[in-house]
Amino acid sequence: MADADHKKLATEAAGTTKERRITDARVVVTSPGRNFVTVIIETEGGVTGIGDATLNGRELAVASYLVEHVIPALIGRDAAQIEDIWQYLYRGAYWRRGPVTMSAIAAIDVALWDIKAKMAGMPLYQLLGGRSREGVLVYGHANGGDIEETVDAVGRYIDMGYKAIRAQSGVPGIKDAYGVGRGTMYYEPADNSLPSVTGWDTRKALNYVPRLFDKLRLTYGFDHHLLHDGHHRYTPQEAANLGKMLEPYQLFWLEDATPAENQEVFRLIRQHTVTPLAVGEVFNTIWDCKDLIEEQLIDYIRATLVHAGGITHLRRIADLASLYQIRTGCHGATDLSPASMGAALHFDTWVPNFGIQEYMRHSDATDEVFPHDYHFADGYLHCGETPGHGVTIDEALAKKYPYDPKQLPVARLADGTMWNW
Ligand code: GCO
Ligand code: MG
Repeated sequence: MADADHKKLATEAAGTTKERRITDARVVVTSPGRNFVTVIIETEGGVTGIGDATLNGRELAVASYLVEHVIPALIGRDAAQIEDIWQYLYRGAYWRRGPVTMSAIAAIDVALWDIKAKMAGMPLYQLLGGRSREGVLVYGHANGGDIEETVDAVGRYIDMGYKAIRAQSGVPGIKDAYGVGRGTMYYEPADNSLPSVTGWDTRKALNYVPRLFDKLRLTYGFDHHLLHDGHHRYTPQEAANLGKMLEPYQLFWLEDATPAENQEVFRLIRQHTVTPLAVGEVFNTIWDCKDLIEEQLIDYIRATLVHAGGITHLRRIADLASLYQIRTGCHGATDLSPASMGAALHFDTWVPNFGIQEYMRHSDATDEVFPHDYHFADGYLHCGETPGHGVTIDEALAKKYPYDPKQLPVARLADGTMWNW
């Protein structure tokens, strides 16, 4: 059967409805402080939906994938057939997986869920199965040039009401150690049109990081959740060592202690430490975390809507994780747009095995381009009750912030060897 016939049959079977026909889809690239790629889908009935397609430092690859290869095949389809469209884009590409493909699919998927929820007149979490919790526990990013500054920064987050805080510090002798922001609230590592070069030294970090957490627990006690991101820097053995040294400080998690392309290396870390482990912000499908989950090598899965195929795919990952009591801890850095955050909060409000949500605040300019109805109160984010995912885009304002090429840094060891940033 020709695809056009399939479209027609499926539409007739569903009893539709011209209203649900996709009439237009477009991509907006805007840079209100940092770059965001947004998909907007329109239907014949006038309902529109938006989805985030931002892949930090590689934005135009996804924009072009959408414009050249995805959008032309969407026009005329029934916007209600989210699953079929997902399968069509995933299987239909032949070249499965990968961050560019999966971010493009995710953006379409989230925009379609936005449309479906608007058409149903419901906030998105209701379509997923309803509310499982009152609010979404979030963690903020505290950082400083040294231990003292980071301890002060954590205190500021505690004063703002945060119950969970990620702590990163500069390390003496390491040039631009990962995670140290330039301002107090907004962190943007993609700072240059060509990657800037930062340094790394595992010995120095292993000497310093445990002292940071020692000072934090001495200063603030054990009431707050503390988190730390290894940002793929350690070997499995070094990661095990760090996890062990951090045990007295009872972290909520140690994140990305070592790169996870080879999932089995986590067996070694697991054998040596009970510090909870979180992995997955760079994953894009269930296949990236299948072994980590099935072998219970991690405690939190950090895959996100925007990079892991949208709601349709992320809920499959969450369901697999739930079999092993592994909980979600979705990536939520500022390079994910408010459209990602809004949709993630609906997902988090529903998902039974929710753990925590990362929350880095967007700049005022970003918030103005993406009006939204979620809000922070007392350490939790709350999604709104507006039908859909509650985030829109002001396209006129977006035009005032043209694309501004920026890439993530790279890291090198003291002798010049390339390392993992
Ligand atoms: C985090 C992340 C981010 C990434 C960024 C890359 O845990 O928040 O590691 O800060 O570095 O999303 O674009
Ligand atoms: Mg991280």
